[in-house]
Amino acid sequence: MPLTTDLPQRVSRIVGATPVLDIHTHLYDPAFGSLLLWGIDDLLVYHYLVSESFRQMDVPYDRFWAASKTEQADFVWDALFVRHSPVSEACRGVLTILHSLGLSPRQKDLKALRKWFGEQRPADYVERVLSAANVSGIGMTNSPFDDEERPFWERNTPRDPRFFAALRIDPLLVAWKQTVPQLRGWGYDVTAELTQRTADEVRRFLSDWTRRIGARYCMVSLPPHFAYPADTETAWLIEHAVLPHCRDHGQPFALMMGVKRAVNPALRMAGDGVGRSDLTALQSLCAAHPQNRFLVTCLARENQHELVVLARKFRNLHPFGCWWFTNTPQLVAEITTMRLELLGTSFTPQHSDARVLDQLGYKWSHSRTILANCLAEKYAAIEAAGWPITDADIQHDATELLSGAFTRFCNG
Ligand code: FIX
Ligand code: ZN
Repeated sequence: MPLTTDLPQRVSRIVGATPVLDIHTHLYDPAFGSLLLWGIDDLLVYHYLVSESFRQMDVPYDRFWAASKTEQADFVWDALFVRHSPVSEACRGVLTILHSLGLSPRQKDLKALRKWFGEQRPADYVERVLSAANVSGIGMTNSPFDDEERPFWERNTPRDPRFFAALRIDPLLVAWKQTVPQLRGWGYDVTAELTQRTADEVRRFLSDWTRRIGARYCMVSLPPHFAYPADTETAWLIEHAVLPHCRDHGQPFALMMGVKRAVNPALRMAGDGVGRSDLTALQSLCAAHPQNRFLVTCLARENQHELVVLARKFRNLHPFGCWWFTNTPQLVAEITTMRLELLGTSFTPQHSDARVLDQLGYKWSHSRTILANCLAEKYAAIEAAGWPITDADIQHDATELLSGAFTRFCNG
């Protein structure tokens, strides 16, 4: 059979037309009202852009944080789009969004952009964004410890089934002593001392919240120094409460590894950094708990190869996403190619981590382009080795990568 010449076009068409399940975002169901962010000002004050803009302006940190959202957006716009070319990935994202809406950022007219967004009806706009990004489901990040979010769950707000919940438990695992009084205040009989009773009560807390929000998995982000096994509160709570809880509910435990929180506190949410994790901890978790499933993403580029090799050894490990500082075109291409070459299609190449609804547009169009290029290259290589690729093959693989492999992994 002759080799196909239009492979890149076919792959790009099929990957573009395949709906994606976005397994980790910070978006909220529209029923949560103002918690769902959208529009030009929220796009501009995204923490990725805030940290970049401080490199290009002299505004003191306090002056910036004291400003209104509109004024902060003005600072970012001026620093990154008016006075310099917007070449960074986060800046390009804003351009992709505006361009796809038929708006022209090149006019440098922020007032006109604000006027356009101000005229959109929120309900219609949500549909427009989801359909343009071809997103079939959105994983939220739901923290019982978040005072703004908790009341919505306690009120039993009617839900949009496309937005599914994930139980986020960072304070429980990384700040145990501070979390104890909060859990006690909610009626869970825990003590700072780690006892069997405390483990049982943490499990009851996890179970109550999993049921209340209908969580699909339980998630934590961990610092580079996370160790397991270890004589730490984090390791003890994972072993005695979180993993038994996940087994009871048949759910994966998602670990986001390698974030250094508040490297520069003056930058607030934009002040987090990255560090290389010791993946021996993950190896030990996967080996010691074959009945648990682990969804894992690593923030450090240096951890990517080791993560993929571990996934070859442990089928209870599912790598996902190119997280945050690795969500740049060059690194996404490198990581995705490495995963395809070592894992085939048994992983989830990307999640958007969107915090503002409109970002789904750029994050998915940029990621789909790279995924299609990486796949097309692999297909060309196997065609050269005598394995012609049909559209049905491509469709099957695209569905696996964009939703199927994750869904199967979650369902056990
Ligand atoms: O911990 C997380 O879920 C991270 O994604 C966030 O903390 C981070 O702020 C972010 O938005 C990265 O994309
Ligand atoms: Zn996130």
